[in-house]
Amino acid sequence: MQQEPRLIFLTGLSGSGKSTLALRLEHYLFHKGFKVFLLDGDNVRHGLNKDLNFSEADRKENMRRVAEVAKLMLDAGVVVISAFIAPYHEERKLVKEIVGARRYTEVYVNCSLGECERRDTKGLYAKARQGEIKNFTGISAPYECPAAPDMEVQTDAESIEQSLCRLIENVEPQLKN
Ligand code: GGZ
Repeated sequence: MQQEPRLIFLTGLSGSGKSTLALRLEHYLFHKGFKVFLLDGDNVRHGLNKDLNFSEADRKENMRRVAEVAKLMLDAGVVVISAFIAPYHEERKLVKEIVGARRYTEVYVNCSLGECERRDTKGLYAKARQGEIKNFTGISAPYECPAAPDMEVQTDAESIEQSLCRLIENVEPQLKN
């Protein structure tokens, strides 16, 4: 199948639904015959980037490496989906530069901090509130909301199915040449 390689870059708070959406999108595209790969905060931080912590400098290095890996995969013709908090404007700008603006789609997975904290699926917000986790995004470290994302899904106002449908409608045409 002819496909236009592109990085679908999901950014948002912990618990916003990035990983769920990214995984569902990956499955959808795979079954449609696309060559697709998912880079996720969880898997990358346990391997390639296990030497990095959550300081501002390390988060930026985390994203620089992710972008370089994504670039290699795009050059090989693969559609790449990523799911990272990526809280800083500067690092998102760098990712766009590294992979090239024409191959970059930024998706803001918007969910209020209140809702992410209410979900708290891994209990990390509670630990952050108690000071057991330092530099936790939204609590003790910033999240700079994307100023001009290519698209936004609002996971505290629509269902995952609705967000996924809108994501697919927006992204799939970009992957066909
Ligand atoms: C934010 C943290 C932190 C701190 C551990 N701040 O919801 P999760 O658990 O599964 O996903 C989060 C993941 C974030 O890694 P990223 O590589 O996406 O972050 S960044 O792009 O900012 O570099 C969360 C967990 O790691 N986690 N400590 N202090 N999230």
